[in-house]
Amino acid sequence: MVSALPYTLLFMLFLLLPFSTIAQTYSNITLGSSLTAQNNGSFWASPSGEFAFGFQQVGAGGFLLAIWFNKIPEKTIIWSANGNSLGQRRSIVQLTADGQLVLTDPKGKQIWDAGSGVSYAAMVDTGNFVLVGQDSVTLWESFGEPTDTILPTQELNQGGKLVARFSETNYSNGRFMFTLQADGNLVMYTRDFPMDSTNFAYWSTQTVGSGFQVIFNQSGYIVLTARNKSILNLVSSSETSTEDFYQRAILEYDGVFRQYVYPKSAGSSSGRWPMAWSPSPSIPGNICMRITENTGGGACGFNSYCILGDDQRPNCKCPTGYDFLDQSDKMSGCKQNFVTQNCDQASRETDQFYFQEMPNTDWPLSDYGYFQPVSEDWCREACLTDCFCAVAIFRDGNCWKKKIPLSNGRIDPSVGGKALIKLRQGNSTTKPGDGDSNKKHQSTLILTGSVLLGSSVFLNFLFFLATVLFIFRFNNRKTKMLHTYLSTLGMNLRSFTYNELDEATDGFKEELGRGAFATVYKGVLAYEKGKLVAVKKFEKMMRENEQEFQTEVKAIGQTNHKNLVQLLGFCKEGEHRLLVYEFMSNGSLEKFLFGNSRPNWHKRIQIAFGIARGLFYLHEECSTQIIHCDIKPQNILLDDSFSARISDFGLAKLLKTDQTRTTTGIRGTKGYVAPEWFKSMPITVKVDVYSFGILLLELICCRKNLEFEAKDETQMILADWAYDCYKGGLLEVLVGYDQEAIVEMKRLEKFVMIAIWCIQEDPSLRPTMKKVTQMLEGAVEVSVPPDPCSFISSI
Ligand SMILES: *[C@@H]1O[C@H](CO)[C@@H](O)[C@H](O)[C@H]1NC(C)=O
Ligand SMILES: *[C@@H]1O[C@H](CO)[C@@H](O)[C@H](O)[C@H]1NC(C)=O
Ligand SMILES: *[C@@H]1O[C@H](CO)[C@@H](O)[C@H](O)[C@H]1NC(C)=O
Ligand SMILES: *[C@@H]1O[C@H](CO)[C@@H](O)[C@H](O)[C@H]1NC(C)=O
Ligand SMILES: *[C@@H]1O[C@H](CO)[C@@H](O)[C@H](O)[C@H]1NC(C)=O
Ligand SMILES: CC(=O)N[C@H]1CO[C@H](CO)[C@@H](O)[C@@H]1O
Repeated sequence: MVSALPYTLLFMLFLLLPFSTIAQTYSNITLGSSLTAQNNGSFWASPSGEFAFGFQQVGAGGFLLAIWFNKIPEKTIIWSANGNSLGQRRSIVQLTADGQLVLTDPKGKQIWDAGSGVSYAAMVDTGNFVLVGQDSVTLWESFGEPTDTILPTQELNQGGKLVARFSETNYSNGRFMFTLQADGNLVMYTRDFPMDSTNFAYWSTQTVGSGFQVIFNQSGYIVLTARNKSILNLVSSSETSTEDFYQRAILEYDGVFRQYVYPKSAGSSSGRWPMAWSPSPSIPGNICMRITENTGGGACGFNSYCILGDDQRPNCKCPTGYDFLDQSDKMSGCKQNFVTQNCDQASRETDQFYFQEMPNTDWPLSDYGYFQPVSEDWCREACLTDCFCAVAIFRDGNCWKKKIPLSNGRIDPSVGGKALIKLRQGNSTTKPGDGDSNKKHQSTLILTGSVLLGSSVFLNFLFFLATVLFIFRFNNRKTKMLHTYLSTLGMNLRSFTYNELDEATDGFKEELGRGAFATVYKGVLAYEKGKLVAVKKFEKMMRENEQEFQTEVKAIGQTNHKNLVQLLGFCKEGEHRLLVYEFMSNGSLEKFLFGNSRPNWHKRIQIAFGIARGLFYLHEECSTQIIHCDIKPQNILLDDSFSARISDFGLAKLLKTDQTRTTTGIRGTKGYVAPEWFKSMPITVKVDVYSFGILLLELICCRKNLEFEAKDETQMILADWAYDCYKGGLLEVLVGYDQEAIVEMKRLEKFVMIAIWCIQEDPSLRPTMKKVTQMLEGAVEVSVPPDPCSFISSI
């Protein structure tokens, strides 16, 4: 064992040999010396070993001739020669025999050079690399040609500049510049990337005529001085000494100038460069707000927005519906990930678009339209119907329309107002309402749960309905005949086989909801690119179910409106009766309204508009007037964009257009049912108006129509309480001090008045849905409503 020791030592020495030859701590680098780019191994270190000059491999196979901190694991680069054109492996830097420092690629092509008539070179302990000529004259030094970093003892003279690198790991010239101009002003600019010219000044010391030098001294102060050495501006300070800390100040790729310190004692253990926080964490304070340039994207790229993180660093992000142009470069900007609005049929495509709200967000300088004073609804509508409009900004009655590309995007509490991002439905990566909990699980088509007050005696008073029933009696070919029949009515409904629907729903596995006569299941239509559907399966066929089925096919099959759930097809095979609907991803209004968190006032208003428009369509715009008879939150579903869609026509009654009233047994759900149902009065469309009035109150107050557990007895019945609050001028109590609603007190009051008109006991006093729609939208004045009377007591 003992005799083996010398060999072991020899072997170890042998192992160390290649390192010591490559990494010598040269004090003087003599003419003819050279370094070859290979695996991080070749450099000339300063006498202390703290700095090194040589090749660093960056990215995939590119080599950077650089200077770096050599005693810390990060090997943080503070200077580089060829960021714009990386060298390949086996590139060579040589101090030539004739006294020039030259970087050549493996083929001998010159990439970069410095100095001439050099006697020797040296990597100095300050981090400066110098080329020295005769009589110790410094011919060239890296401190004189900084890239993006300055170090203690380094100075920036008039005309000197730092150019940010392109990204954290790409060292080519980037988008920002920090320069002490020849006029004495110290300025930060955006650059006209990829050109060298400057674009927008986002910070300056305003020292034209007096600024002379930026000095980074050994106590960690960075100051701008005048020619007479007096201090004009304290740029930054670490308040730590260079004895105990490595220090550097860098214009980073995000455009922010930051000073960093690194405890020398940490040696190879710690691995961070904490920021120095004096006098401010960084320059400029909030770059997101500082850059507002006429050309160029702003602090982040086009169509993106900038937001200051908790660490005070700017983050570039894409709005919903937009993706980064280049995933690896968050400053590259964002592109729309949906098909833009078709200008030829903009008016017809409006129902394909919706808005995502972003509070405190703006893209200054991208506007092409400005309107004031207007309401938010007006602003939304104006942008929705304009195919050029990508985003609308609404703030204090002002409305700006923004076009693509959006620039200077930012989010900041000081911005105020909100941005309305226009998105195409069903074609964006992120769904709206990300904040809503368990979105997937709320995906339901809740069916009735209705408490039927009377039996459904369906009267076939329409001739064509009688025809349908007649056809239905034929057992053979009946489906085909129904289909043919529906086609003749212009209904583009698909007839499904039972097997198809069994497959689509995976054997009726996932139940979405259950009603008196039917259960609804979630399904997927494989042949239609996995389109999601809701399949309503009727229970064993009893006579009433048959009626409900037929009513529903007929009623909804004929309709086509953006506020109605679209019937896609049906199955009528033997005993099986099924209906296939579009799937509504955001569940029922009941869940939305009475869930855990109070939905936003504006969304609630939009839903009220949607329901009103849908009912108006059913009552007055269909060829056959349809009375829904069961309007309530469970039967209003919400689509991708949280638009209201009326569903469940199981109880609907059809009226010929010249026939305005009908008499029938009670349908509908307790609490939403109009008083005339109990008085054997003729049933008209006004029963839906009544139910809508109740629903509108629920939307306004975010509470259920009947709350038997209410602390205060006077609040138990919403309709009564609402009227009391209205009379007593206590609307803020009614909405539970909902700030959003109170801010719009005029509108709130108007909506309550409309609701009170709708729930008048006398049907003839109730407005039509057309009038309701007009009143909601502000096209018609709302007069003071009378007391709706004690209608509830008659239930
Ligand atoms: C470096 O070389 C120069 C010129 O040959 C010489 O004067 C100087 O003393 C040398 N310095 C060191 C530290 O060797
Ligand atoms: C060279 O160093 C860089 C950074 O210091 C590191 O990312 C890279 O993996 C190293 N390459 C090799 C071949 O060791
Ligand atoms: C760095 O970014 C520039 C500008 O986009 C690009 O041209 C260059 O190829 C990038 N370099 C590397 C090594 O990725
Ligand atoms: C130094 O120069 C600055 C600016 O030119 C001037 O304001 C200041 O008074 C001068 N200070 C002295 C001591 O001369
Ligand atoms: C660095 O500058 C600061 C601020 O002017 C000064 O207080 C400090 O003494 C200076 N330190 C050195 C080593 O010059
Ligand atoms: C998110 C998403 O699916 N976007 C798609 C919208 O439609 C266009 C054109 O069909 C596609 O290119 C997008 O990828």
